[in-house]
Amino acid sequence: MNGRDLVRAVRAVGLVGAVQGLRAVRSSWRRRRADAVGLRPRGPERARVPGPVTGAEPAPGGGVVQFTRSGLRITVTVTGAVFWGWDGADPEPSYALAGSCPQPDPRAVLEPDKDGGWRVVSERVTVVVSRHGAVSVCTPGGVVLRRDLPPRWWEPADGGEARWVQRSEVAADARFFGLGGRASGPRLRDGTYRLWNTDPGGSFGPGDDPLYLTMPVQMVVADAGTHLVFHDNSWDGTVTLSEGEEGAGSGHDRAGTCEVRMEGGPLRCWVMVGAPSRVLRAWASLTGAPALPPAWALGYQHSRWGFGGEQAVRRIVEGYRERGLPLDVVHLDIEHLDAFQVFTVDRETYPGLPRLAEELRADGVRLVSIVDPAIKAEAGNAVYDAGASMDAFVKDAAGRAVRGVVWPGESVYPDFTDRAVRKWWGGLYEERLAQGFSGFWHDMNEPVSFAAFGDPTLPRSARHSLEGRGGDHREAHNVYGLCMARAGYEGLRELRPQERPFLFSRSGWAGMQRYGGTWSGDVASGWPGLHASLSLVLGLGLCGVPYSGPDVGGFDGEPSPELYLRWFQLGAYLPLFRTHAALRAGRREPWEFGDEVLGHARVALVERRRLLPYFVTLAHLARRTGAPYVRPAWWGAPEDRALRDCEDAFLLGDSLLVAPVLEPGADRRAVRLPRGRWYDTASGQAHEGPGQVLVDAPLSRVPVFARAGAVIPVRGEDGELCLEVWAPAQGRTGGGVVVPDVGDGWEAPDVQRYTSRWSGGSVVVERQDEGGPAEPAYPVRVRGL
Ligand code: NBV
Repeated sequence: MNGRDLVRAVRAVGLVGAVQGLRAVRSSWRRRRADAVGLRPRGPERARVPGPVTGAEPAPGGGVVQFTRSGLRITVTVTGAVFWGWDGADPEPSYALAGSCPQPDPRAVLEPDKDGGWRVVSERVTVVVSRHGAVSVCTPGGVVLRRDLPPRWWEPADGGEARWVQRSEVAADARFFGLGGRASGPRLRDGTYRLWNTDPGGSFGPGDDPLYLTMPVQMVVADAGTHLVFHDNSWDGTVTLSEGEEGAGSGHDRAGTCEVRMEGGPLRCWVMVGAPSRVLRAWASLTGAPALPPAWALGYQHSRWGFGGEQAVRRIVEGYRERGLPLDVVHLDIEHLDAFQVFTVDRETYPGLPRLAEELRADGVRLVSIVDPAIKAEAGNAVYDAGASMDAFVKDAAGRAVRGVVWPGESVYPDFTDRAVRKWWGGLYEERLAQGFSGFWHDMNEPVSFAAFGDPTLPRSARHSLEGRGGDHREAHNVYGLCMARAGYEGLRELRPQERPFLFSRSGWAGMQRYGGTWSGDVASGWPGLHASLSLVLGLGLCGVPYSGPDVGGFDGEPSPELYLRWFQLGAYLPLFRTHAALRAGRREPWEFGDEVLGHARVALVERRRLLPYFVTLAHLARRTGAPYVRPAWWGAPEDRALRDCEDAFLLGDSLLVAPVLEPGADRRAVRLPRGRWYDTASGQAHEGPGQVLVDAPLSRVPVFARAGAVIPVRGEDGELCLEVWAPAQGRTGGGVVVPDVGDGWEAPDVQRYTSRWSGGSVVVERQDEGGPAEPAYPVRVRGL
């Protein structure tokens, strides 16, 4: 047991109590033994590189380049996304891809290149392969965006899974983003990032890595262009990043480098090139459009672990109501379950759950239920019995159900990589719907098994179906949460075909957005945790998962009134706006922090409700285009280096720039504006970007800027949709998209486009219909005049 294990052991006991602590010790030994028996020790290995090129064979979209010891298949697809795979790796099967692989681009051609190399030339991208297997991705103008050096494999002499490493170079000025949810970003500094979904145990801050939702997706932003690279491989691995350095005109730039190491699995990757919006559009077309949350899930949500029962929930909801504070959703955590068993209810503390749900619903408040994957391993537990009878659980190498330890004690785990198991599990949500729940919150699905030492998850040797191909936990671990989300989503679609499912999940992987969103997990209450909250949301958005948000106030401890308020103000501009806290943590109701905080929190809540139509529009746009609601400040101007380094402000859609306060004691802050005119929405004052401005950030609000010309759908005082229009700069035009809420079903939305312009001394707003300009469908209020 090393130092980290010791800390984990102490934490485990503190967290789960002595009995569970002992179980965790036993389970850790069990896991170690299972792997000793079930995994072959790594013996001698042989290193291999592709060797010299021997020829090439054209194929639709590109072709296959042969080397003496490997082959490289390159395919440019019609979406502009480029695939390449070594050693015969194909794009499928893949857990990331939404459907079948996109069609090859018939216009892409394979041609000989200089020095015996080859290249695939297409309209948007050229891929150059050197005669030793280096692969460069170039813009049509010939600028190299990334150069992957020839890969290297280590093959066990007695067969088995090969490890591999792929080193790449990017421009000296390039910045890295993504890799899933990272607390230390959004700009990923030099260091090694592990690709292994992990519950940090307890709470985490910016120094903790990895966290619950990792994925081998990087967005690389440089002067020469932006690209997204995805190594489609779910195995355990690491990504080591090192930013480059420019030689200040000496011509001696040091390239940025990236090294991906994988413990197994295919060496295959996808690259998308272009503006950030284009790259994410291509990503969404490859891995799936983000699920559209119902409008209520874009409202304000209150959660806590340990409300204490139905009456306590009623009191809290009443607390919001009597203070005139908008509340849309309440979340019930594991304490509402009978002995922590999934798909049950503790009848003592929640004797009339369906009635409570109905009452709340009548008041406009929805109920969301936590769902953990682990099932109490006890005959008589209906879910366990049903799962056992259909052989639904993850097994060990000897074919017995693997046991772990979670809240209900000794537990087994559904194998969500098996289609039949997903179908069975999806059907179990019927019980939740009957209890009156409208949405689902997947937790502990990294998956977690409490551990006194070692990795707090299943043995690496545990066997999974992997869609019938068969494999072990080394490959299945990172997609466990993704497959659970799929099970829940597909089940809900069958159970309630008329309603869009709402679910969000702690763990996930590339493609998670198809089924729902995610949240920060157990972010520590403290100013660093506040920073981490924004980093996570931004990073996940750039990996195609647009719906997420933190535990406002932090998961553990007691935030100071100021910290709570600043978190609340940030949360009000993030897609998932939810307060949450741990069992023994302080309270998170806005009125628990004094009258001043309550007053300012009310302003944030009212503003969120006013912006609801804008959030609904952004949700639709995310679904249609893959663009996240929350975008880094450089989104529209990746060539602006100062913006690339800006980590404390973000764009909310195209129209708003939000500058949250992330430091204690601040009442002013600097904000870097992208180019164009921006209005301080509090004062109406106009500022010209690009550049930095110093603005007031009193406790009462955080600075928010509106882009000149923006047309923003908002909720008027009478609840009707209105257009808030910010005057364009003289001689300029502006506009915006409005997608009105179509309810919780599947009705096709009406996407309305608006323009704004000056005409004879006033601002004219028009709807751009197919038949030409038309009157706006809603009342217009022009600001910034
Ligand atoms: O279900 C209890 C908690 C939950 O409140 C939290 O949001 C999750 O991230 N859950 C983790 C398990 C316990 C963590 C200590």
